[in-house]
Amino acid sequence: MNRQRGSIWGCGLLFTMTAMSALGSVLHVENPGFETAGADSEYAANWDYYEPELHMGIGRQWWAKRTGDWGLALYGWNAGDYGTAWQNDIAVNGGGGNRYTFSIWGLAEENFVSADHFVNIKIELKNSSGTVLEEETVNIYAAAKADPGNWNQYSVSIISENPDIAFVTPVLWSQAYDSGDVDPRSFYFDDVEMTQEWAVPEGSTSLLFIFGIALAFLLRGSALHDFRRKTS
Ligand SMILES: [Ca+2]
Repeated sequence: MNRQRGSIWGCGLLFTMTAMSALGSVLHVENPGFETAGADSEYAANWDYYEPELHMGIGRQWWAKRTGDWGLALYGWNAGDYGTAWQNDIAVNGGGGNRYTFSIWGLAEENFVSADHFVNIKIELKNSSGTVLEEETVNIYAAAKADPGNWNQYSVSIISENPDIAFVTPVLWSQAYDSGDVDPRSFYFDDVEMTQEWAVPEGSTSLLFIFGIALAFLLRGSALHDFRRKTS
């Protein structure tokens, strides 16, 4: 491949990579690190829980922190209890991008066991009335269990062109299994981040690449034309 042809291919590739790169923003999440207590100090403000009055299997604990002073812990000793938390009404930016992502840091203590082998993170896309239009779930249990005692960041994303999306909701839930008196046996969550970015839907990459090459040829032809005109 000669240098000129190489540079044209390079232009096409560069254009494709630029077009595919995310141009987006971080969405506003209330109390993303669970630092602020709600009415009940065991629950973080701005987060909702499944039947909180029963003190189900999840709560805000100092020993479950990654950053700051607090984190959210799924109690490994509450056999069969579901721990569920979510935050409603995180507004998306109109025209701010088509890929919505929920990221959270998680840590499985060495002896944590989920009753049905799941720790799920889910993102819901809602319209202005709060109706769920689309949702996606990722089970992070196996990955977290494979690296016990260490924090890792986990993400779940949806690419959607639906113009009615007004809110996104991050949801996390699991069901603990009582592994007896063997500690440590809980699951920690901390540091939620929600983003909205531009992403190219699958299948569009090759079209973009062809367009990028065509653009590179056009620019090259224009530059040659200018050069000939100046030197003639
Ligand atoms: Ca925190």
